[in-house]
Amino acid sequence: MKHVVNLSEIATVALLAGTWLVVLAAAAAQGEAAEKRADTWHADPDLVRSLTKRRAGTLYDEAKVPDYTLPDPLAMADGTRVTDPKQWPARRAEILDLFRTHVYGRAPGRPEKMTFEVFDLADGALGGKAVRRQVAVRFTGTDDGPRMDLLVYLPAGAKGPVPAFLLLNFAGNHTVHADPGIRLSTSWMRNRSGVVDHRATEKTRGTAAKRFPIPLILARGYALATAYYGDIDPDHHDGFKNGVHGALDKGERDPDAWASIAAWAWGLARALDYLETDKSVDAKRVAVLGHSRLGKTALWAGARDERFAIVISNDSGCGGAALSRRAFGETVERINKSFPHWFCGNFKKYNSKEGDLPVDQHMLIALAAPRPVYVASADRDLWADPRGEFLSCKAADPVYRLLGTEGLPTDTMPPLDAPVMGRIGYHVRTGGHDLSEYDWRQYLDFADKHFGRTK
Ligand code: GTR
Repeated sequence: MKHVVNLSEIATVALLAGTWLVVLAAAAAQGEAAEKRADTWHADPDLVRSLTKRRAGTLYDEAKVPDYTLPDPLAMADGTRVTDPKQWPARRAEILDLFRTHVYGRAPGRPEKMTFEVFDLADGALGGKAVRRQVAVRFTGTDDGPRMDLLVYLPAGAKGPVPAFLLLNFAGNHTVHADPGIRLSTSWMRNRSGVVDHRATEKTRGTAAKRFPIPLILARGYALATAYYGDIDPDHHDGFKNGVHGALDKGERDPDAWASIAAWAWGLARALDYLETDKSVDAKRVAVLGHSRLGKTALWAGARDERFAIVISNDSGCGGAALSRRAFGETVERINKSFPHWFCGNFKKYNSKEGDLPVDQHMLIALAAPRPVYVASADRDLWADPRGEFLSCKAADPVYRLLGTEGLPTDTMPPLDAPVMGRIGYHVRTGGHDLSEYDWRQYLDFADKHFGRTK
């Protein structure tokens, strides 16, 4: 709570002291406080100038954002409007179908033959602080089909099932911690330092640890579950032959067939299938989280699968939390050209025609309602359009309110490093495109708040 200076009290004191100077000083302090309250985030003009120069054709200037009208998340296809929470499930189903048809594509259900094999169980991991489990998820139940390795760290000595954060990683489970017990990934991955001929080497062990503050997560009483996204579908365009598409698709691909983001989101649901069988985890309190393309994935995973108790998007940008119609930073056309395998065939119709989309990304956030959802942006990450991410949360707010919950507890974009946490949470933090410890601390606080836990 901000301290509000009571002018009449001060005036009395001042009069008693025989001077008005104190009153004037107090009035000035109050003016400053009001200004601070009205403060909001603005992109650094120098950054806007330099990015505009560097990336010709990309919009970074707020003043040039086109006029747009967002589709109303509460307007039913038959022209009526949802006014009663009881009508929301029907509208939710319509929106979900629109995202399946036009954006991410349709995924299959849980494969009947899927198996889970716990191939590692270590009680005294991380210097005795953790219990480590590794699970091979065989989507088709066979060794020749795709296999996802799920790595789970649980806080040692937990009394009863613990809540968990579930997220995919970019470069293999062995990168999230230097722990030598983590199985080195053998899956295809992009060549980079320490990756030879598209396979990881020991050199990459622990290299993503900064994005996975496991000791902190465990100390706060949460489990961490993670899998390499390439185990589900390798992130390159091969015409959907490899990964789960190749294993599960039958016949021709339709323009609304699932693409890679849908496959990764589907993989998160399969990870949750496993967690539901693990007695150490409280599967009713699993927060799904993701950074960047995997932030888009987390939002879609949380939208399609209501078993996820909290949904968190970190710097997800275009096709994630950012409004497509603003065409700020990365656009629909740009993302479809750079990553033709991320979205379904139909999404290409909206290149430079965002206004024709029957949805915008605020409706993706609304699909999480009434569950808690958190969207985080970064100050230097204008490619992901921080303001567009905030406005998306704001436009999802009416759905949360209709459902009788607090939505986003602010009308104006908060200033830098000043998180707001209602049922919808939002922050824009100092720094660039990354998943930082600062971000994690907010997610832990947000989960504590909604799971009714104290630090
Ligand atoms: C960028 C892409 C973004 C974001 C990012 C990432 O190249 O334009 O949409 O997904 O990659 O995933 O790191």
